[in-house]
Amino acid sequence: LSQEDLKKIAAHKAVDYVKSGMVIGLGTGSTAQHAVARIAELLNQGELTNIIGIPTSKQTLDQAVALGIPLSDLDDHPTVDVAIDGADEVDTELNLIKGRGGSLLREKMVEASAKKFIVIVDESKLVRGLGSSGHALPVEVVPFCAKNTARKLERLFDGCKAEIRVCRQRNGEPFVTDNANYIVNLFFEKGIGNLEAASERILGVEGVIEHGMFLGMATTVVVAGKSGVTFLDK
Ligand code: DER
Repeated sequence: LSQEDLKKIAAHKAVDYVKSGMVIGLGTGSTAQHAVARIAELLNQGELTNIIGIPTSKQTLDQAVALGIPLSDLDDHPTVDVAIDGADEVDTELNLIKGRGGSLLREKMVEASAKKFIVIVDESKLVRGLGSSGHALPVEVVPFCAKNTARKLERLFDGCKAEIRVCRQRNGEPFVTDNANYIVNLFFEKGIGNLEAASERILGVEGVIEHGMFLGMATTVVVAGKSGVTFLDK
């Protein structure tokens, strides 16, 4: 089974939580897009009816529109029944790092409004501690003086490097989120330490909007591995 097969398996298992009449948070990324496609498939087969999707990115909105999923937003549907989304890292407490697709702000807004947040991953995303795999912790910041904000973030943690995410396609220009902000990627040589304390320190920096740690938010993590699917519940 390829990694893509595993993503699809996890996504289809998560869609089992979706019942007719529900408001569904539609996640972003290569795993979540399988869940969006599966929901559309069941709607077209008549297996699911009266579903309203709340997309977490322009990319997911475009996919859902193309597939004919009825859409709305949190203004009209402040409570989401089930949100389904991928993650970059999942620790043993089901805390997540998300946002490598650049959609962390809208994802966190939608997923914080969900009664159930089902995370879908292949087994490669499971880590012992967030931020210790050498991958980035994304932080959404306003573009105004973003270099200064990145420097302030870097100084919060021992062994931390901060880089403004750039767009390869646009010869090194800063990546711009759906909300017209920048992303600062934080890299931790010595780990993040206490996650709650790190969250508060990051959010305390003026110019920071949100970060990609989703702490205590996941209800269930569906893990697709070579030996089968595991459901991790909080
Ligand atoms: O950017 C995001 O938050 C995505 O959900 C990411 O965390 C998972 O993306 P993937 O399913 O493509 O690995």
